[in-house]
Amino acid sequence: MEKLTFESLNVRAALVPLRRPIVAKVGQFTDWPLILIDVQTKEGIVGRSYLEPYIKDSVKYIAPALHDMAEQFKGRTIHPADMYREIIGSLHLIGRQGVSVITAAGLDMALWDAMAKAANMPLANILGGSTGPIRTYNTNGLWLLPFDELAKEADELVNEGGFKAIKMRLGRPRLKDDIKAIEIVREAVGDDIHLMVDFNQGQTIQEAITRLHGLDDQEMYWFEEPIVFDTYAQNAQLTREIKTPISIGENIYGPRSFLEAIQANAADLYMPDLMRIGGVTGWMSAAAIAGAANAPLSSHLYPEVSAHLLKASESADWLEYRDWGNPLVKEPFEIKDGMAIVPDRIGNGLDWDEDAVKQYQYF
Ligand code: SMN
Ligand code: MG
Repeated sequence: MEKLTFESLNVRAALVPLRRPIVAKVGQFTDWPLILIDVQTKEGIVGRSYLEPYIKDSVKYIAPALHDMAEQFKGRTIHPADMYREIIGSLHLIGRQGVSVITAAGLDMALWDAMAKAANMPLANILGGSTGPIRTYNTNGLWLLPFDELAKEADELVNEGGFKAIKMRLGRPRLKDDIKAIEIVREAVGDDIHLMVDFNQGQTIQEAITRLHGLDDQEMYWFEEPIVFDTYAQNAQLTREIKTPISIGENIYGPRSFLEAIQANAADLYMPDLMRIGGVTGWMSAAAIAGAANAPLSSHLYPEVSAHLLKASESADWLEYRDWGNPLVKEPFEIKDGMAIVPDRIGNGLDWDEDAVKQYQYF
């Protein structure tokens, strides 16, 4: 197909109940909002993406921002990189981070889906990567739960897809409580399962120094966001002092801030989030930076699109798997022996289960 013309944009939002409610330092959630974005082209191809902005009512301001941006593209030939640059270029007047980037990212992901479909290829393929398996860890649970719920849930998480790695949340009031939680989970899953740990920025630097040293010999796979994410010098201090790898990235907006984190040696491992790093275009810039710096790159949420991108990223590490959006997706991800299978379908593989969308739609 020679060209693809932007015709219109459809934005809806659905609220899906969580099988295991989120209890974390970032907040408590019983339902998960997803903003569904459909870009209709004149040639008939539909580009699809979603945003998962945590906060249900954020669609009230994200949707108008999306429509505003789409307005300038109506009737134009789709070129995602050009359009991304144009959006970011115009947005500096109201801010280069936050909602500006989230909106650009949502649109960008849908445009890339349309492009891949027009090329009759899976997204991974037009970016130069292959489809097929990618290692993944299960993030679907092990929130800050009572001790007596941890063992059963850890066992369930492993068995949801033959996972070799699962993530638990720490940052309970006392060090010995975190150690107890680790012991329970370790006992339940055995020594061969990697345990990632997420603190969700819950500690001060002083608390983190004590806590991470206290947990450093527990053979945890990584310590994620021990402190507020954007104090790069303090994160770098922890990265130097602690043996267990430090991981940050889900809260970083755009490749420029990502570069600053890498230059500051703020972490050992990075895990950008698609809505914050800037969609496919932003991710591929960040992936080039991480690749050049030899910094392992994992994903945060957005498993379907992230998997395609990891396949095309030089320093790809782990896909974070979460199934919270699955009820809305026609063909959810297949997980086998701890591997997610990037499908051979054209585009990013996302299509909506319209009956489910009807059931959960609130906007
Ligand atoms: C997380 C994601 C979504 C909601 C709460 C917490 C977490 C992660 O930081 O890395 O999965
Ligand atoms: Mg996290």
